[in-house]
Amino acid sequence: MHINALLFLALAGLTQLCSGHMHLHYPPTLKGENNPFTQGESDPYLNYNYGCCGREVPGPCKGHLDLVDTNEGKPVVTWSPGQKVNFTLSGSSTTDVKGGTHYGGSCSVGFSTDKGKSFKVATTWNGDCPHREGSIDPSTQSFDFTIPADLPSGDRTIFAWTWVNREKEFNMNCAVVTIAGSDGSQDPGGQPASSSAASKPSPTSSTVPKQSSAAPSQPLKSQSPEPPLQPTQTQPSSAQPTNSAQYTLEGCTCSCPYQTWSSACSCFECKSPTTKRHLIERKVLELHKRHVQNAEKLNVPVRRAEAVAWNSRPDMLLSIDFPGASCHSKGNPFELEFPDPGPDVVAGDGEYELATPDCT
Ligand SMILES: *[C@@H]1O[C@H](CO)[C@@H](O)[C@H](O)[C@H]1NC(C)=O
Ligand SMILES: [Cu+2]
Repeated sequence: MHINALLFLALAGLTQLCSGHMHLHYPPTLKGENNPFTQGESDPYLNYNYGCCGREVPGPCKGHLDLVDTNEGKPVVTWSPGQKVNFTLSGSSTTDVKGGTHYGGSCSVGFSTDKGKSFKVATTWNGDCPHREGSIDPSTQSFDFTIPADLPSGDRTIFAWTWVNREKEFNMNCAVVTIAGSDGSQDPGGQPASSSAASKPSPTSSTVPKQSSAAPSQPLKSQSPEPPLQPTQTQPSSAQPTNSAQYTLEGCTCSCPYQTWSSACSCFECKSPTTKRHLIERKVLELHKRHVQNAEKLNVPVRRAEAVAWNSRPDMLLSIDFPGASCHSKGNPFELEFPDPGPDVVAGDGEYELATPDCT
């Protein structure tokens, strides 16, 4: 009796290790319950980690790649290169294996532009994915990332999400998306030129950030309706991509990244200690946005250059932590450190030490 009780507890503990998982909720996955193009029954096993619960290990995208070119594979969202977007995760379940966040893990998202033959990494989260503080409710599990600015356009591009948790469970779900336009403008050719474009500064002063550092003595007048857009300095490089522009405003030197121009600039070396730096940072961001938009209109190639070209990004790690996989993560108490995370990495919260997997 005593032994049986212990055995029972041990088994209960074991099953709890695999008591449930998460799946991609938004954008809606192939065969997802919330995908408007799903026909017939949705896949009740989207939550399951690969090899879970006596099920055969499916191919990429939970085995649903055959739907990509069918009516069930119609794109569920249109995203633009360079756009800041998000995905969400859910632990909702229609089986008796209930969902669970497993208090984190590591995630990676990427795209296939060849119908699932290859997947390249867009952004990697080393730890704290799903969010530890969140629940199985997708409203608590939203992750921002930026579509690589040079991701090719496509009607049926496959967005993929992968997850490896400390229980060494691997899951992968996919959604079909359309990649079109650039950063908000679906069709740059079809847009009427904005009237303000004519009053913008001349191309020579507005398009190419100057390489010289001789200009930082000229504060830009923020009161003028159209302040001259004058990035004064960029990273000194010729072959290297240009990843930030520098501006001088009200005695501060400010740096704005091209790739994430919509989020923030940082100012430093402000001449007066009483300068309200955060206000200047906001003004500079407006300048920077206009600079980037101008460059866009004039088709200047330097804007938001990617540190790594799309074609040179690493392949997503898809063979891990299932029977027959070529890699195995170290598991508890470590969280996976993706060995080839690509250029866009979100650092975790450090609650668990990171470890790379063992691969054969
Ligand atoms: C995620 O993106 C959707 C669609 O663009 C947007 O409506 C939503 O506000 C975003 N969520 C968060 C948390 O940023
Ligand atoms: Cu699980």
